[in-house]
Amino acid sequence: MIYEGRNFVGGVWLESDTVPYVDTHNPATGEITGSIPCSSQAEVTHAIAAAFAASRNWRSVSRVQRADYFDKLAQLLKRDHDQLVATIVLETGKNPNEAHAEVIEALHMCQVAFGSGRTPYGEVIASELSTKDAQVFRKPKGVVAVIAPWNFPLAIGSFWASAPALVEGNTVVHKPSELTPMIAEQVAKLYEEAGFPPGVYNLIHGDGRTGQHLVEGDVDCILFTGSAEVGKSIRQHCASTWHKTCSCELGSKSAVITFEDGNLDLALDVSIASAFKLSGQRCVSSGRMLIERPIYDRFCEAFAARAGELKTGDMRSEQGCFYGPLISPEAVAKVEFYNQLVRQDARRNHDVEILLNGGPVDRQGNFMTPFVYACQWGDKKYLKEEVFGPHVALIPFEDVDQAIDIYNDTPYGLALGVVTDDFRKMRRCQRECNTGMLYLNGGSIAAESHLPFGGIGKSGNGYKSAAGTYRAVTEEIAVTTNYEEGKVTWAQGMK
Ligand code: TXE
Repeated sequence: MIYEGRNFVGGVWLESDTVPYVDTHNPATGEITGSIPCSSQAEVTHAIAAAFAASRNWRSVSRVQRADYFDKLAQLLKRDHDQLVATIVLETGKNPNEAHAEVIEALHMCQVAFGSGRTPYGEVIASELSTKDAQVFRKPKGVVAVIAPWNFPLAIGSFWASAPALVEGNTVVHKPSELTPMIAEQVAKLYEEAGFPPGVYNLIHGDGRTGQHLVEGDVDCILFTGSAEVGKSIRQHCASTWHKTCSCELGSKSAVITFEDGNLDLALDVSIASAFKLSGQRCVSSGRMLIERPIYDRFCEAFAARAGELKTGDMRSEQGCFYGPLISPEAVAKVEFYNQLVRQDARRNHDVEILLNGGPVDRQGNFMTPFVYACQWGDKKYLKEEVFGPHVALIPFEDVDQAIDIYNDTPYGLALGVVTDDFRKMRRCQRECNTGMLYLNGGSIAAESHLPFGGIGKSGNGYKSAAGTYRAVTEEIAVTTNYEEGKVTWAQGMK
């Protein structure tokens, strides 16, 4: 049965017959799997109005009771686990094990949201005056727009962003990626089954234009995960308003730093995973491996050998594949553009040596084999820009100072893995690398939902996602109460 996307607004599933539809595809075969409406400005306005209409009642529900809905939702995620995994694999080409991990990530966010209803949402602080009390508490911002990417189509939009927003008393309009609408719709049905009141959680399909209508609509906060360019345009729009804020979770040029004293097998395991899981299409994927000079040749040989053994294929029908297709033909073209830049340099100078000359696979679907090269660090597009595919640079460094300088020499700052047993080098990396997430004796991937997730610079704008989202979707209110009868004593000795 061909899938046809429907919006979920104000608790009602809506056909959209006035707008163009775009096809959705299976990235492993190129086959059309369905289509979704590119919802119009009028339909976006209708969804925002439904969220606004529901917000007064929703914020009057106790925080504990709002959070209790996520216990029900968690049970539904467990019930439908396998179905959700299958849909993620179909829509993204993801390895079933990675799709399983994503459903668990969403479940954990549900559990964090459920638990957070019974945890403090502010603090009591002493006033300077004994006749006064002071407290700080968080209030919901209002209507939250969630604009989500394709690569974690279940965890990010429907849970990492929406769950904290809803627990805090906001209402949500969620626009999933046009590349992965089915899983978002499957989850909207679970929100409906969990009994969230109509209009609290709304789903609206569409592409970038629909996303733009949502950003420019009458919303109070935007939670965005996607490309840096779009993130920048959203930040610029918010800056042109007095009240809108946004949390932008963007791309990266993450890396794994391996020191001479580090365990080489561990370094290779975490480096291969950080480079090639989800075909290098995670925001935290490592396109750079920084290796201390004495072990550089050994690392390069072993890394290239392991990468050369990785099988790519259709995860729904082929066994033993490590990663699947890229998300679209456009994504393949983008990666091949960067591969070609390296080939051109390799022909011109000896600073670049191609170890695995991978690229597009001559078969149906968006498949690419690993492209791995050894090179000195330098001011190159392919070293400083996010490639978002199976494209990895192996770069030597002489000492910890140089490792830190190389890591910091891009506009991004999202994730970093460091392999060493030297606690002093770990501490230098922890304190001096410009990154939002650091994994010591680990790779640059595999975040946990109960930790803040996010980066700095071109990777994010300071608001964290996952457990860090609570701050992004609330206003902090400071309250001071005077208990004197008929008079007030001012702080700071003011008369
Ligand atoms: O992101 P887009 P895409 C990076 C990665 C990738 C690039 C493009 O570098 O190659 O982004 O990927 C909606 N106003 N990451 O195409 O285009 C769009 O419909 C409002 C890293 O997936 O930014 C989708 O729902 N919304 C990132 C969402 O934004 C707009 C994960 C993301 O689409 C819009 C994904 C607009 N003008 C991509 N244009 C990560 N952090 O992992 C598009 N959208």
